[in-house]
Amino acid sequence: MAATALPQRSRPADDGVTRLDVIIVGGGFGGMYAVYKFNKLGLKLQAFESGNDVGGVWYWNRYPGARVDLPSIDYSYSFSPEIEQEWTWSEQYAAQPELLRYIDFVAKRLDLRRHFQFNTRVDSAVWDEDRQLWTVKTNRGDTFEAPFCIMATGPLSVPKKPEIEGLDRFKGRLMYAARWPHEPVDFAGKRVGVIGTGSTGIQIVQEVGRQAGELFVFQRTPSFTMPMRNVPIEPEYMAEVKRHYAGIREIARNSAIGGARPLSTRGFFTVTPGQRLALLEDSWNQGGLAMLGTFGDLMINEEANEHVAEFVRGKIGEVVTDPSTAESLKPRGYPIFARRPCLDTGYYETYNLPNVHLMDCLTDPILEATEKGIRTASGETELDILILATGYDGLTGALLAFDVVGRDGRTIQDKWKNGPRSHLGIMLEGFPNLFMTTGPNGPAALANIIRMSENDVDWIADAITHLRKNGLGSIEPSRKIEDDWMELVHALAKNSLINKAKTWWVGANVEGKPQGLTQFIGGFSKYREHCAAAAANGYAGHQIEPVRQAVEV
Ligand code: NA7
Repeated sequence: MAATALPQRSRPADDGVTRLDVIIVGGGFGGMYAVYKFNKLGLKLQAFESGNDVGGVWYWNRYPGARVDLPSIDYSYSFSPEIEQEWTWSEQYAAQPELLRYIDFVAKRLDLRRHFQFNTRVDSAVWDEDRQLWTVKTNRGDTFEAPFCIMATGPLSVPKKPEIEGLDRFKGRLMYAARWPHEPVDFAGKRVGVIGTGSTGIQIVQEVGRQAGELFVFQRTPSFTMPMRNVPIEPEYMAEVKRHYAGIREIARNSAIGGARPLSTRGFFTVTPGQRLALLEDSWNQGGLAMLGTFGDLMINEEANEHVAEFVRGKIGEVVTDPSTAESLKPRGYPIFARRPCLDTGYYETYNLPNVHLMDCLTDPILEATEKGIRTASGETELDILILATGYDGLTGALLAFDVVGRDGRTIQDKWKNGPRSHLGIMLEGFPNLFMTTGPNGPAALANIIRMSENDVDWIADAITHLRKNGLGSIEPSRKIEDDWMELVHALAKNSLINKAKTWWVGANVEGKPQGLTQFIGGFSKYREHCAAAAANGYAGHQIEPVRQAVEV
């Protein structure tokens, strides 16, 4: 399955501009697959990545304990039977180093790296209406032109600016989970602070708590976390999976989450309290996100949701020996699963270690960072190392970080000033031939990002092929189909309990960001149906223009 021998490194023409068919921004799972796909179609392409290598989130997030919270056999490419057969996972939930080895394996196997410019940031992308081209400038001062531009910039690639005063004063070592160094960090005997208890903070705490001299966990909002119950993948099981990958993928593609995890349609109050408890205990013992699949109405029935939340709070109380710490760790005031549920390995047990201290910032808020550490209302905690696990400017942060200018000089900042809007999370009215993978109005945060990336890249490839076959120059959604899509997204989101938590899912974690759930929550399989329908009948509903003038590539 060697990739077709195309193109040599793209070179600028005499005017200093490099002309291409497709420009791809981003080297995570979406960007890598886009490079493979468009190269296979014989398109001349160039991809850009600000990191030094491919891998996206897994390139940057090298913090101790970083691990995927979907089963590895689901969280992997499905487009290549050869890769499926040649790669063997060692654990049910792969750790970051193994994920990076997988990414490296794929990049080598498909010879993808030669298409990337690494350490290169795209500064601007501007649509040239007359020539039907995107002009892209990079921070190296180079200019590229192509009719098609793919933003595979990822939903979680821009770390949120922490609003804590005085961080620059801190004389110890300040570390960002999302920009972790490549060398090992020695925590032995050190006083370490962690701010943030989302998925990232939880993974760090359970790992660093066992290594540090003292660990201080600054928790504002506690998360609900459930046991991952990670296990090694035995060779016999991996062999079975390899024999059955096709069926496993089919199930994933036709599921709400883009994965093989079972979901129930059972209503919470349709079974007796004893039966409910048995189902919850069973899902707790199974581990992973099994609990999400126990009942079908957990995200719409508040009372049912509260029963499940209380079940998990009970589990916290059983594990954590200090009653006051246990109480502080119990999430309250928002529905379970309205914030990304976390999976842990001994997270709550970590608080029983004598060197691990929970700093409850709801009762004792952080005031500022100081030269020596963190000052809360009750006093100063001196630290050698401070780790920020404070999250991301999710879904829209990456695209809003540079200048994207569409038809009539309209910027993406202007288009999204009241929140992101697009058609399918893939295309934007007013921005012809600009495509996003895992964009902000699709199911990005709620489904398997690799299944989604494959779906989106395939959709984009079909659209580009349609234009090229039919001598067409540009495509964009009409205002009407974009409005219809956004109406559907909002109508579905309206009744979901997801809106009741302050999270990156709803933009509440970043000051000044438009608030509200702009994700498609109708499920991945339904999303795929919408994508297929949008492509039907020659992309009816889209504004499609003929080629205005031939541009030589
Ligand atoms: P999250 O889930 O956004 O978590 C960030 C955490 O950082 C959260 O507990 C925040 O508390 C906390 N935070 C952020 N700013 C502050 C300040 N200023 N003071 C105290 N605490 C703060 O990001 P993650 O990286 O953990 O996970 C992101 C996704 O990666 C996750 O959803 C999975 O999809 C994988 P807050 O909730 O704001 O009170």
